Amino acid sequence: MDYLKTFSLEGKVALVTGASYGIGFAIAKGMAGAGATIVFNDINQDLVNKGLASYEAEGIKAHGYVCDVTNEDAVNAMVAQIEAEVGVIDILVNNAGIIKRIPMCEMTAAQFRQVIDIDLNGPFIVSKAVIPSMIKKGHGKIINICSMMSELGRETVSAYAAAKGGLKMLTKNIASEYGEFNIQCNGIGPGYIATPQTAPLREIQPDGSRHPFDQFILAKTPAARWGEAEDLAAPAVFLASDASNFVNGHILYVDGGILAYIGKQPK
Ligand code: NAP
Ligand code: GCO
Repeated sequence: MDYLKTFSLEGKVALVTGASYGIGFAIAKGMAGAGATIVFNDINQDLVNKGLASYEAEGIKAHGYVCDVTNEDAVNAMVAQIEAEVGVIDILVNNAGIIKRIPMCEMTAAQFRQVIDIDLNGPFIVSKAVIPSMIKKGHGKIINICSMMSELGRETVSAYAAAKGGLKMLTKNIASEYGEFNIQCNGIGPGYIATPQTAPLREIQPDGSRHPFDQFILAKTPAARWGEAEDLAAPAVFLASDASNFVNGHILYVDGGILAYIGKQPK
């Protein structure tokens, strides 16, 4: 058996949501490198155009669509358009997401709902839109971008942790409900990754020192570094490929070991 070939995504169409930049872009780039045709969406045309230019700069002819993952009608229309213009979606990466860092008792219900809507309802809506065609085609891969907060809490991220904890269980439920149709649904749980979303946690302080949270994460991570978005690409290719056809309902933590480690003892 040519085991290397089992990691190939040749001939596959991959939709990565919210993938103009950041983790989604890095995962899409990795999947393109494994042979997939890349389709992505983002929240507005400017971001889609920015994404198309970034993919082109990498030699990737991507297909970009404006779509808010919380809008079910828009998602269904986008999936129909993708199927007509590009092909049936073989691989879905539910990557689009936001975070609001607000102490729970200061957070409004509307703010809480917005995070749940994008980070949990969005993956439900997009998965529901692509599964029927995956069933017809006889295979499919769904990868949900979970988080350390699928397992752990911390101050100010109540909505995000609730959403990502729910996304872990949605992953397991899709795996349970659609495994018999040769659809595998797994999650990737990134550790702390250096992207625009975590930029506020890494800001250099006025005295030139590292942000206290930055120092905290370095002490909590055995790899003693923040992750790069590129660290997630190959694990995503694995979960998108035939190499993982008997992996289902699993959350693959790509976190430098943070979940395994009590943290470096302060000097
Ligand atoms: P990011 O830099 O903020 O990128 C998120 C992308 O999703 C942006 O392009 C964003 O567009 C888009 N988006 C937001 N709301 C959307 C909506 N309603 N419909 C469509 N697209 C939408 O985030 P990231 O750091 O790359 O994170 C990507 C995913 O990984 C998220 O699910 C995040 O929770 C998760 N994650 C991140 C880390 C980390 O340390 N960075 C760790 C674990 C998990 P806008 O620019 O308009 O917001
Ligand atoms: C935070 C960070 C984290 C990361 C990621 C960790 O404020 O704690 O944003 O939530 O985004 O989810 O896995």
